[in-house]
Amino acid sequence: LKRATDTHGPAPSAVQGSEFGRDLVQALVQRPRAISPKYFYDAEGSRLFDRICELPEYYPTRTEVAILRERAGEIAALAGPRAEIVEFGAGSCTKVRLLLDALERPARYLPIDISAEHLAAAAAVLRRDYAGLEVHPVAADYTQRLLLPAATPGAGRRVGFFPGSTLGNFSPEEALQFLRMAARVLRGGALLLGADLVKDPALLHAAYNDAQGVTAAFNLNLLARANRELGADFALDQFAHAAFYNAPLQRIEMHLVSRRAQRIALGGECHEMAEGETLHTENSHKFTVEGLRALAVKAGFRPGAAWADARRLFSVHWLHA
Ligand code: AVI
Repeated sequence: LKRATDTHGPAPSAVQGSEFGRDLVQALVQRPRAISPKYFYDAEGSRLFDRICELPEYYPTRTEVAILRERAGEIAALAGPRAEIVEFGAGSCTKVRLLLDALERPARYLPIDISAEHLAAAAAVLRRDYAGLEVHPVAADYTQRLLLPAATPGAGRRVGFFPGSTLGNFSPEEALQFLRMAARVLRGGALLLGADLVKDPALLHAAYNDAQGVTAAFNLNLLARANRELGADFALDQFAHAAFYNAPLQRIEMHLVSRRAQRIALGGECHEMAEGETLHTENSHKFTVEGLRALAVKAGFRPGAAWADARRLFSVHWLHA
C-alpha cells in the first residue's frame, strides 16, 4: 500500500471550499465512484481538448465543421435575417464563425460559458472581426437556471447553437432537462444541435484511445488539476486511462483505473482504491438520428432538417422551438 505522507492530506478547508473539491470527495466516497466531466476543463484541460479536436482519430469536430460548411446556405435560410445566436458552452467561440459568416446580417451573439474570463477575451476578438455584430457574453452555468436578456428590437429569430455533441456528455435525464430549458429560452426560434452517431465500435474506440495519448492526458488532467488546485497528492503514474464503448447504453465510458492498491488523502479523510478499481470520469453518448429527434420532441421541439456526412459519422439537427 502507498503510505499517505500525511493522513489528513491537503487542508480540509481548501477542499471543502471548492465545488470541485467537494464533488471529488463525494466521488471517492460513493460506489460506483464517478465525477462530472465538467471538471476536465480548467485551462490545461481546455488546451488538451483543443488538441483532441485536431487528432486524426477524433472525427467529430472535423465532420461537424464539414456538415456546417456544406449546409451553411440552408441554415442561413432557416435562420432568416437579423438572427440572434445563443451558444451554450461557447468556449473560445470559434465554431460560431461558420454561422456568423453564413447568416444574413446576424444581429446579436450571446455566448454562454462558465468561464467569465475566457469568454470576455473571446468576445473581444469577435467584436473586432465582426463589425456591426453586438456580442453580449453571458457568464453562467447553462445547466442551471438560465436568464437571458430580452431580444433586441428589430432582431429576427433566436437561434440556439449547441455543437460538438456536448449533449452526449449529459446523462439521459440531464439531456432532456437541458433540451427543455433550451426550448423555453428559444421559443419561437430554433436550436442547431450537433449529435455524434452510433457507429462501428472500432472507430469509437480509436477516437477515445488516440495513438499520441492526448485523450489519456486529458483524462488524467482531472487528477493533475486536483493536485494543482486542491493540494491533493495523486500519483498520476498510478492511474491508467481507460475508454471503451458500452454498447447496450450507447456510450463511450472513460475511467481512471487504479494500477495498484493505494490510499488517497483528501478532505481530511483517507480513501482507499484497490487495484483495478475505477473513477468514472465521463460518458459520451452516441445517438441515432431518430432517437435524437424523439428526444427533442419529448423536450418540446418540432424537429426540422437532420443532416449527416456521407459516412454517417455525425449529425446536425435543426429543431424548431
Ligand atoms: C466535449 N465532448 C463532446 C467530448 C466527447 O467526445 O464526448 C469530450 C471528449 N472526451 C474525450 N475526448 C473528447
